[in-house]
Amino acid sequence: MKTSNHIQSNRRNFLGGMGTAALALSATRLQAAAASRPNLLFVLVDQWRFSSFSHGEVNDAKVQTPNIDSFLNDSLRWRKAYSTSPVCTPERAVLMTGRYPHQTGMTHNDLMLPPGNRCLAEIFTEAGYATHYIGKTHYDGEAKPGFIPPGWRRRGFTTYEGYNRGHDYMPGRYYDNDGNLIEHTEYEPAVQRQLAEQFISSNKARPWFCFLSWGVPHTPYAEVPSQYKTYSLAPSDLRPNVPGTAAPEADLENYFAHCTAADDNFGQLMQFLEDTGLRDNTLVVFTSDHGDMHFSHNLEKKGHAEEESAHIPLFMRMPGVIPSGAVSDTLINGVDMMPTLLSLCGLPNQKTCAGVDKSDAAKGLPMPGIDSIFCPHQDDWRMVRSGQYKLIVRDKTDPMTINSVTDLYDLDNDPYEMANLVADPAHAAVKQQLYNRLVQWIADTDDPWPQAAPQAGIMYTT
Ligand SMILES: [Ca+2]
Repeated sequence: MKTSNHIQSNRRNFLGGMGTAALALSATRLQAAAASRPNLLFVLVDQWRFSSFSHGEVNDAKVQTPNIDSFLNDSLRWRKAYSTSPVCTPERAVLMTGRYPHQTGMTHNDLMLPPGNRCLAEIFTEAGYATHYIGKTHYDGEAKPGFIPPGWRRRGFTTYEGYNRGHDYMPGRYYDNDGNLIEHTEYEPAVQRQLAEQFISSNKARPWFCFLSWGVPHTPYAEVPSQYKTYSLAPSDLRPNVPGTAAPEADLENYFAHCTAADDNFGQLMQFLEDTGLRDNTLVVFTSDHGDMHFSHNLEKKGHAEEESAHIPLFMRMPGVIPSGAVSDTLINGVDMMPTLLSLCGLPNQKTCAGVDKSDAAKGLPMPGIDSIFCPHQDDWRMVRSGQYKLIVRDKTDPMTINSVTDLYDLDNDPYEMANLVADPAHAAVKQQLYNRLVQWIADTDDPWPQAAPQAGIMYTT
């Protein structure tokens, strides 16, 4: 079947959903919101690490992302953005709720976010926005692909074109708003870009929030259109922390091809905003749920505290509010996203959010009170980033002591984490300071570390 036919039929479906949603909201409220609110386009990619862009710093050799380079001329780039817990389900639940995984029970993959968690899209929908989710969710249990029915499992999004989990790019599939499985042969990010453009076109008269969740550049690395398979890497192109025994070149070439293909589609989406006159009233956010090791430190994929897994891209554009071509050194992680986005869109912060509103930093203002961020990952490790340092505890000694600390890195002087300073007497004071901060984070967020946090279930039927 042709993609265009699917999209056409799908468009009718979600327009129907829109009409139902609109009836539930008062006309006055909608008009007030439409007059004053910016739109929000949130582009979430999967497993795209901080360094796999052609702008900036500690870049991977040869990767090309020209459209994002251009986008950054008008945007703010966060230099110190981290995944709160770098695997799919925990981080996606963090983005939806502004809460740490141990606070929601969403500590591991394929769990279902329990009912009753206050979610980002609920606030936008209540404020009169058209809210729409496209692509992979992965916070709705084990179902694969997994239709998410209308109701509480939509997490506040009024309409939806996606699936719970899986990575199939060519061919691919998704459920439309009514639960029909739509199959396509076109590259998935291109299909989803067109769905986003149709949703936006249909809602130009009111404020809208589109959450566009792309599955790439996550595996399958090779499932990428051939015109992007132009990379040829040699061992000398690898990061210096990749051991000589590893041979990630072939996977990395295809990973970069996904990055360039997604960059191409992102560029088209930005051109669409320009052409439709929506650019100046839209907050655009681009980020990833976590990175990909590609054999740095001889590790694979994600779930690791190392930079290639935990350090993520985060870009924001909001003309007249966020300074163009700016860089922020304020530390930020996934739990901060919900309060920060709400604030930038003029919506109220929620008491349930454990994260911090960092909209001042987004606006180019200093935030001297932000001394650190806390990244708790399953019952594997706890990490604190502060200033130029990263401290990690991987040993679950109970009670935890300063001797539990396993890693200390000076990222300004050692961006590839080649020199562990944990036993260096010259850094004993820094280690103590960051350890104290970690202990405070654990107490402040009711983290049961070194005990395992209770896990959410895989299904709720409320
Ligand atoms: Ca992921």
